[in-house]
Amino acid sequence: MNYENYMTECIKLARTGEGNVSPNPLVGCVVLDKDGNKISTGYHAKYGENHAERDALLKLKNGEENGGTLIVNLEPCSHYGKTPPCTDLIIERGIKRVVIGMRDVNPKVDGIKKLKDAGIEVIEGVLEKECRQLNEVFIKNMIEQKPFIAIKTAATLDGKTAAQNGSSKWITSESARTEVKKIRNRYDAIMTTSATILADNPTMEHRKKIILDRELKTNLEATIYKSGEIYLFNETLDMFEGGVNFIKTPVHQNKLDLEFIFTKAHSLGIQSILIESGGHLNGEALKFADKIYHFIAPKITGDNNSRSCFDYRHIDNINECLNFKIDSIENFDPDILLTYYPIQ
Ligand code: AOF
Ligand code: ZN
Repeated sequence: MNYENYMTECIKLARTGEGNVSPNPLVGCVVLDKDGNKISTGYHAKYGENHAERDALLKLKNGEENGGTLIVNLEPCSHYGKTPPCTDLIIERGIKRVVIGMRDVNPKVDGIKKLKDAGIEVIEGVLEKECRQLNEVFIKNMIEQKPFIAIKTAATLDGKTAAQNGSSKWITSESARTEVKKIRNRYDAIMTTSATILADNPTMEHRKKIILDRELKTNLEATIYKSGEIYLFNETLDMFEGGVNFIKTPVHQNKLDLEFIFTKAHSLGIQSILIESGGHLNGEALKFADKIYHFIAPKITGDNNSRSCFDYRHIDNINECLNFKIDSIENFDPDILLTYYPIQ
């Protein structure tokens, strides 16, 4: 039997939890009866609530899963966390085969052994690459105890984000901007700078917003401050006032210390950050970036003074380039989205 289609379905189900399960992983599950008919599906919908396997199995009341197969993108848990171990329920319900996308990186979990010890056949590594990508944030958090950093930029064909006057708000089309909202939802927080707020006065609708404003130049009446939890990293103030968390931050060469900001954000429970700003911060954040979403609009400024989307440093030789691996190219007519990862 080929389980790839069911694993693709698990990934799709898992994505339903985007925006609601952090810091837990995205997990989806499909259950087949002993003849291979699909009888239930489930997913992890909200942090602290039922895991995907439990969600799928609890929908079955008549024992039709007895002798059947359970497909799930992540190794079932074997520990008591916010919920009891999924392995116990899988064993109790008489499942005979478990198909897994990837092993869990959480050291508390050793579900495969527990299932095998109970005489269940375990098939591992089905669509493993896709399953790992689905949970790239969870994997980085578990292994490195650091937030996953993504950068989103939108540029012209000549790599520019703004004309000299800083006007940059509407480089891409409506369909690209709709996609940006979906991308934002995957991350615990968005991050931007005073320069972007002063130039564009964006809304950047999100649950949590990290703002870098060293000299506190932005007006707290700006649209961005009207919703979400605000973390305002700056050089002088450390206090909570008017609904804003002001966080005093070390400065090096006139710039707020990004390493400090990411560490602090992690200590505040922020597991992933989407940077949406201009070329300066994008350039500086490159060395921390885990992933880049790069929209390209079919436009040319032709102006060699307009700002580059990654504006960081001078190099003398093309060998000094940073290198990336392109993961996908998608159309958001008339624009495209390149998604790429740094090559370590
Ligand atoms: C989830 N959803 O569908 C699966 C998870 O504290 P708990 O009980 O919620 O356990 C969290 C851990 O359980 C998580 O870090 C992961 O290792 C494992 N599996 N977690 O939130 C799921 N299958
Ligand atoms: Zn579980």
